[in-house]
Amino acid sequence: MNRYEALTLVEGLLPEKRYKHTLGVVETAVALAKRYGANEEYAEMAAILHDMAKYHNRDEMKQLIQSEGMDPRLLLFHHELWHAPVGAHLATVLAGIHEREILDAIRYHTTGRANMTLVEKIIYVADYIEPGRKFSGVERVRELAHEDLEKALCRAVAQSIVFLIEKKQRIFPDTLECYNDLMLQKEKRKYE
Ligand code: DGI
Ligand code: FE
Ligand code: FE
Repeated sequence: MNRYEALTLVEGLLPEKRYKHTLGVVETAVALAKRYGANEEYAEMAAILHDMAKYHNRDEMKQLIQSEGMDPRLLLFHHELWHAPVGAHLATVLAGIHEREILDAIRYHTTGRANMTLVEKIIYVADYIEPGRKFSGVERVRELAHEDLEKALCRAVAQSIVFLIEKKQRIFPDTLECYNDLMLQKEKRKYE
């Protein structure tokens, strides 16, 4: 599926506001891919499809998590987390995407994880800072994203965890592992 077909598919699955958000993520992800030397086509396709399951039926998502062998812990956490791994599944089924880098960027765009690839980092940060995002703290991450993707990612992940704690939400293990891994990499760089 080319970018136009993918955009048309996603436009049909999402309400206008979410589709606009998607276009913002696409623009931002392509710019970051250029800036940091990632595969632009992969970043663009992952951005187009990243939220494709956002409005998928909740019971169907639950079934897919079970039948497709996705992480069973997902079902013990907030259903907001489900659209990312289910989106990766739908990207294959509905859009014919088989490239692992694209699928993983979709799969981990909400939680992050340890040892993220460059494309995964780009999608996480682009989702956080696309032009439609207005929450407090977003401006600082936008600035950092121009200079240092790693720093922008650290800041975005840390702010997300603080946000979840303030809402008294449980934090998914992948989110914590992502944070711990980023801090470990940072410590290692300090002693290089
Ligand atoms: O789909 P978007 O709105 O563009 O953004 P997203 O995929 O990052 O989803 C954000 C939602 O997911 C937001 O409401 C916070 C929630 N979330 C992210 N990580 C965790 C989480 N919720 C819980 N309970 N635990 C997490 O670790
Ligand atoms: Fe999302
Ligand atoms: Fe998104």
